[in-house]
Amino acid sequence: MKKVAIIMGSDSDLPVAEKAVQRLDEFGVPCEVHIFSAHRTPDEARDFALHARSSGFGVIIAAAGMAAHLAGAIAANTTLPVIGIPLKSKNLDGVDALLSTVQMPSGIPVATVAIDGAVNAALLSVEILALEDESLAAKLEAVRAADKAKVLEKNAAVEARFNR
Ligand code: RP5
Repeated sequence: MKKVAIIMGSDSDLPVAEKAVQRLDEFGVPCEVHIFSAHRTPDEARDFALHARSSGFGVIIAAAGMAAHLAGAIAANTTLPVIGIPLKSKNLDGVDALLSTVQMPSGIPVATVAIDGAVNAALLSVEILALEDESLAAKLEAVRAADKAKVLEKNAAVEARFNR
């Protein structure tokens, strides 16, 4: 199976990035975690992106906060799908990173999830890898069914309490 790369701009991003690692682990999807910054270590970020496909990666998740150029900088140097996670920061609550990550010019796509949306970034990665992997697709179906059952159970409890 191809690997997922989780790149973050700083070790301060780890609490959010770890949620993606955890979700990928639950699906048995192999991943690597790295700190590469578009601003502080641009050469390392570029080098990783240039070799990601030949290194066995299928998807790259890039998580960064503030003036978040990491996902775009990675996408500039690979044709692998890149998923950007804009991260919340204290001054602008992540809107800065959201706009920096989502507003890519035509030709260099970044699939941007919600602010701090690590779980959806992981799930989207799994969905991409599941295009060529039936057992992974079956796991996705099973997780959706389990999530649905939980919501229906909550609904039943609320209806029993309030609708007499
Ligand atoms: C971004 O700047 C990082 O992704 C991080 O979210 C933010 C702040 O980094 P630190 O100053 O905490 O290292 O590049």
